[in-house]
Amino acid sequence: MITLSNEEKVLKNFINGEWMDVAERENVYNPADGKEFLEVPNSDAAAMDQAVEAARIAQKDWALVPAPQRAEILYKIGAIMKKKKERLSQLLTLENGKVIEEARGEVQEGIDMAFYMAGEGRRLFGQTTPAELKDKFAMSQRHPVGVVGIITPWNFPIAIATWKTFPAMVAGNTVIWKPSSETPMMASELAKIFKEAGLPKGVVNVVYGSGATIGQAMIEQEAIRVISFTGSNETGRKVATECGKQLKKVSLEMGGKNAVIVMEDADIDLAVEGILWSAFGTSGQRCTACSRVIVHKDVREILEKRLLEEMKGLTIGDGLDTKNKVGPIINQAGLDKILKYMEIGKEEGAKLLAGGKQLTVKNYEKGFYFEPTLFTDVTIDMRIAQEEVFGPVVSLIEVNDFEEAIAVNNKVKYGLSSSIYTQNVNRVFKAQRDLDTGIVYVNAGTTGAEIHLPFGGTKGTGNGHRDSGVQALDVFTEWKAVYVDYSGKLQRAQIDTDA
Ligand code: TXE
Repeated sequence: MITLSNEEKVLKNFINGEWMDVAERENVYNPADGKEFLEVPNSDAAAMDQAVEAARIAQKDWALVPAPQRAEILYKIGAIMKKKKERLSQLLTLENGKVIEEARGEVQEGIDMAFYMAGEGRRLFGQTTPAELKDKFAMSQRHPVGVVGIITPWNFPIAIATWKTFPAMVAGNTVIWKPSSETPMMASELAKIFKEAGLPKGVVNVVYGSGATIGQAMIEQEAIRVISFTGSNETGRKVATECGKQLKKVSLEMGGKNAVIVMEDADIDLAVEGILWSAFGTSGQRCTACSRVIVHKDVREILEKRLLEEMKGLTIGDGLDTKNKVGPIINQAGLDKILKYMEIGKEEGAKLLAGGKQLTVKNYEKGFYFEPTLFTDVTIDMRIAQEEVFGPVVSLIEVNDFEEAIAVNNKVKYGLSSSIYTQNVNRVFKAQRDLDTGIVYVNAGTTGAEIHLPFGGTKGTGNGHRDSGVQALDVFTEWKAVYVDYSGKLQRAQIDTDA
């Protein structure tokens, strides 16, 4: 198992390619044992000023580096991440709690994103198009927006950061990144990798601090033209309001209330596997986690029975121990929130079939553990069927037919991910058309996004932008339309078109 030196336990901001200490720090806790294991800067707005100045200066040169050469650095970053995959994965489990197998998967997602976006360095396609006048040429091009701000949460501290940082960099922007102080290690490790790969100073800057101080200071910076945020709906609204005041472009990803639909013709064993993985993986702390199961009345009984059987086999504990399938919750506040929903669910009349309690794991008494939980007899209007619990908690809702299943799926304020288990091809095509979410899975759970597809959702999940995929480039580029008239005379669009 990995051990950290005393020096490694005190994190610093990364500004203009240098490690910068600050006057104030706060402690970071390992969710598996509840013990302090790191110190992270609690920066003030002056650190943000410094970072923005560095990024502003660096951007002028970085934008002039040909994109394929910017991409070469990204290839190096990907290669170093690959070499350090096991170290990164273990550190990720230490700070976030997710089980090591999942941590490895998340780090791999970052590596994939590096190579994928490096490939974009040789594309960054615009369009050429006929002009409506003779001897005239028309094209559209992508240009960097300048300095961009990235705000990331604790649940995917490396994957989400790479979805945002890598497209921004390859497109010629420079970046200020405010990671969540719950999970600061990945930002520090990535900054080391950027340095090792030869990324010019100031291209990516990491500033740690609270959302209220550093997040707000970032948004207020005039030089930052785009904010890309992932986190809670409540914070996302604040960020969007602040950005709106300044006419600043903002991309938001704010979670979901994702459902697996199980129809009467489904392969039940397959559905059970998918539900377990989507609902209890990362202890339910994924924005795509399955937190509702919408089940056809004919298979409800068997599905409940099979789920209960399989839930018994989920071992819970420290994520670094490979026998464990479910790790801890991120912190006490996360636990308290889940506990609050247990009371709400019971008061609303839902039936608790399994779980529902905080767990004490031997030798990890101060860790934040919660039992995988299943509520049944849930109706769509209940709060546990509507609100993001962000824990290993599933609500089962019975429906009479396919149409009702789709309607129940869509009757929430979020729209991130949905899934349907059925063998009927007609239903498959109707479902992918009618499910009102940005991501749809057929005969698979609600999680498992691949980096070359757009990630994001409808309604309360986002504001129309997407992370990852080629679509992420739209967040970090401005489109420019260029007309070249080689006729040697004045030609007026829409007027001289008959000539
Ligand atoms: O999220 P926040 P937190 C949900 C989940 C969780 C709850 C709280 O339900 O239990 O949110 O988690 C920064 N201006 N999700 O507190 O507060 C903050 O420092 C600018 C779901 O971690 O939204 C962090 O870097 N920035 C979600 C980031 O925003 C601000 C993933 C997210 O913090 C800010 C995470 C401000 N005023 C949490 N206030 C998902 N669905 O994936 C905070 N921040």
